[in-house]
Amino acid sequence: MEKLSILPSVLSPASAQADRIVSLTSYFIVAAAIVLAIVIGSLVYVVIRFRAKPGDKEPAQFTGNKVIEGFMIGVPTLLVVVFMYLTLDTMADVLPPEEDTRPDVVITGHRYWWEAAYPGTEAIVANEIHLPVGRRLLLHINAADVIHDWWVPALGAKMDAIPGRTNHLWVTITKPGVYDGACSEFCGTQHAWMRIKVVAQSEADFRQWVARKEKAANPVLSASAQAGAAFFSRQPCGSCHRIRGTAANGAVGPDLTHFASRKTMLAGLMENNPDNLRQWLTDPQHVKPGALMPRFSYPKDSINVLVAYLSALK
Ligand code: HEC
Ligand SMILES: [Cu+2]
Repeated sequence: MEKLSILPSVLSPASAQADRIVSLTSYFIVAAAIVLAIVIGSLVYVVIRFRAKPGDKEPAQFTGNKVIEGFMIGVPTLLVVVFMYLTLDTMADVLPPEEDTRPDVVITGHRYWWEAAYPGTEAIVANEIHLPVGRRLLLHINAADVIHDWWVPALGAKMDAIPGRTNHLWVTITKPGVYDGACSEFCGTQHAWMRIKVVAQSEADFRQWVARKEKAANPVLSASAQAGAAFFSRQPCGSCHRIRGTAANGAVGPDLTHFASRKTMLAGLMENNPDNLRQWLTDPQHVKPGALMPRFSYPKDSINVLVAYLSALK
């Protein structure tokens, strides 16, 4: 059930929190538009009504006008009070308290990809993050290396991901769909290719998905995929990548347990298909310059068996 990706827009909210932020913003815009209309309208009126006419003398001079002064002080004060109330009211709903309640999802920003873990389950995924619709979720936002910033515009506020600190975010998704986001704090050469894809689905679909992600990799492997698995285990791949059910247990790069079930690879850079994977394994620095995976210079045959293995990890 692949849905069309929804373009990131703060103006098409898909969560209760994003809804509140959009309403608050629209109150501000409407109030600002009314003030602008009054100011420009008065200016135009004064320029036309009191423009110089032939034979005019200098008009009478006077100071002080209680009505106008009261208006000029009263209206801005009222606006500040009203908007302060609306802002605090929105913040109370949008920002979670900084206490350590158990999160539904722990998001960690890495150079240059996102990890999502689901506490209470074994599921760990990268870049394509599934969330259930209709339930208030608490996200913990962390960083493994430098400061990143989680932002999925349709789902509400941006949140910095800071090493050594946990930030919190509430998300109550209201509509199923696929929502794009991106790292929003410059974090290095491939900052622009640190995309997020949130797949929002029904509670039942979500539970099924988690159950699949929890399972260790146990695919039926073709002969070349078996050769690939053996090659993988002899190479340093496993010191950076985890494949549950095998000895590979690294946490520097994305968990590859269900690599082949991702639609895209390298945090949204390209479609996940054998050709792109072959290119990546042949020369990572050509495909995503600055990414933290070295070039190994393997012979073509070894790359091919690796591709066969990784493509079987559904
Ligand atoms: C020094 C650590 C390191 C080693 C060793 C390493 N990788 Fe990676 N790998 C990474 C990092 C970091 C990324 C994420 C790159 C990015 O998206 O910016 C990555 C990404 C990948 C991806 C894409 C994952 C995705 O979902 O986008 C695959 C596949 C992959 N590596 C396979 C391998 C294989 C096979 C080996 C062994 C030949 C290997 N890696 C060795 C660090 C490493
Ligand atoms: Cu980043």
